[in-house]
Amino acid sequence: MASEGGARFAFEDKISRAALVFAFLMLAVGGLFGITQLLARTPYAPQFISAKTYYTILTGHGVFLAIVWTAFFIVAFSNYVITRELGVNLSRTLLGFGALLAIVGSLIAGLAILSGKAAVLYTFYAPLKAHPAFYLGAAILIIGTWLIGAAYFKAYLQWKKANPSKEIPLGTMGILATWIVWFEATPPLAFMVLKDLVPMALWGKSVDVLETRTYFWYFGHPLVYFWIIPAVTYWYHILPKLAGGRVFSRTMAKVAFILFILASTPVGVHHQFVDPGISNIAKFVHTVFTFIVATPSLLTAFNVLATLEIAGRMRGGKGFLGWLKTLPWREPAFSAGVLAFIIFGFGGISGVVNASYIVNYIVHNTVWVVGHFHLTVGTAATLTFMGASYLMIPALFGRSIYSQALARAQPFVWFIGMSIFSFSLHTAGLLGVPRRTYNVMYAGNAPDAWIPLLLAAALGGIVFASSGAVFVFNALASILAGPRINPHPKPNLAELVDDEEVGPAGALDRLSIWLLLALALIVFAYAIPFYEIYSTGLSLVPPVTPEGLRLTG
Ligand code: HAS
Ligand code: CU
Repeated sequence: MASEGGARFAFEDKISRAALVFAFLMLAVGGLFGITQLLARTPYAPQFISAKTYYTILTGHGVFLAIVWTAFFIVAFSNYVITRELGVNLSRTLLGFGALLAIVGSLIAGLAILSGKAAVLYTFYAPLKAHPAFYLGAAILIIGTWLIGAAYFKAYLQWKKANPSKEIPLGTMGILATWIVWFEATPPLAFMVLKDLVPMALWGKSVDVLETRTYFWYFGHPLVYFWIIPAVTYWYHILPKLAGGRVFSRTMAKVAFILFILASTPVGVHHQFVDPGISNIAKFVHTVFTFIVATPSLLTAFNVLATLEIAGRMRGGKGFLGWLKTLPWREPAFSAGVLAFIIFGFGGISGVVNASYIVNYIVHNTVWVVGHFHLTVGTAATLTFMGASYLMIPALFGRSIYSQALARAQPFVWFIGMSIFSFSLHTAGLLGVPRRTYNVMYAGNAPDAWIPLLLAAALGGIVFASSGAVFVFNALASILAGPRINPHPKPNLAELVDDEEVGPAGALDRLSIWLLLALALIVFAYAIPFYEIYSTGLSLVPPVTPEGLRLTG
């Protein structure tokens, strides 16, 4: 029986509280940048920022939200699930020192961005050069996350030694899958940052664009599963219990986690379909793996939908869709999770379109992709994390949510605003509206058809950004001034996390075997592009800075 474990996990909870507050602050700053850049590039809006500022805040938006907000929330969520479900403490050295490095690294890179000396976007494609502090901060952040991830595996191995014949509890399986993908994805990125980007920033080393891009996307796609697997874990493990049910199939859930481990990484070239220098064979292999890695999400679609229907019928729902009505939509931890899950359906569809080699030529580098990732990391992950926060704040801070009314409305406002924003951008992308562009009016020559879509996107953006602002206000107000609660009210996260159905260990619990198979698939999928890159020889180019590009405006 999981314990609330306040005293027992005091150190871990302290780290979780710090991680959660840091995550909320990053969400606030990154979100502010998002609405600023959106309005700056909306037709008829006053040009109130310069091009240089646009690219600086676009970099901040991507890094503070896609990297820092997500990572620090995932650390707090991982801490809680591992300690309460396994009943094992985390290594103070690994967790404490790792968290310190991660925060210091984020601050160093963040200050480089805010100083205007790292307008390289969150993908930091070379040879665009940022201040050395940006790369140094990134490297320190990654090393910090490795120590934190090691703490989870150490705790799991300790639990496994004491429970050799037990299966891995479901929540823990999701957290371990999350961090296995992180460990699969990050070493080559760290290698490339230290081998090329730090020397480029420090003494102007020339680099090969294709080589550094390939290393980045080796990391860049599995990064998305580092984001989505914790959300899927919440959908499998917490959501059903909020509705009074349980996950439809544990086995299917574990198969999904294994497929994420196997196929998250050998797919990165699907971000490089238009890159010359990588053969169609390599692109085809990565396309096949991309469709394989879509499978666990499709399994999730079925498993979670069946779970919701069972719970809805257990609550008295009748008829074809009557079970929907009886679900606990007034509970924000539930409504945020389910609305995120529904939107992920659409984000997944546009992801599969992205992965279609020929169609990718139409959507690549358009705002279609921006629409895609605001449905995926921007909502499937982020809105789920917001829903989980409504449970984690009472559990970790001993305070209830400051305004239940705001919490109840916030997920629905986000869902409506994001739907308007993202569908407008998907459509605008098909009409060729470019992404990462300071001004899309082209001195009045932009096609008329773009205008209404970009105005609708601005409207949607204002709506979901206001929902985000309400979330941050309510979260911080709860932490600072929420009514103290003792004992924890229902729903109580410690009870929800507990996995009462742990059975005997099976093949799906043999993580080391699945990890070896994953590494073999990665070697197979990446041997081709890297052989092509290194066998044809590198074409080195000197670094450039945004100033060196003489941005206008
Ligand atoms: Fe992606 C670009 C392909 C998933 C994030 N993606 C990006 C970028 C980001 C991102 C940030 O192939 C931009 C990077 C940049 O800056 O350039 N993506 C995919 C595919 C999937 C996918 C095939 N992406 C994600 C997830 C993300 C994410 C998850 C973050 C969390 N993506 C691409 C490609 C590009 C790309 C190319 C490059 C484009 C370019 O050219 O630049 C798959 O994993 C998706 C599988 C998911 C499904 C959906 C399953 C459905 C579910 C719910 C169903 C709901 C129902 C409704 C049934 C197949 C789970 C229920 C109804 C009720 C009423 C209850
Ligand atoms: Cu991808």
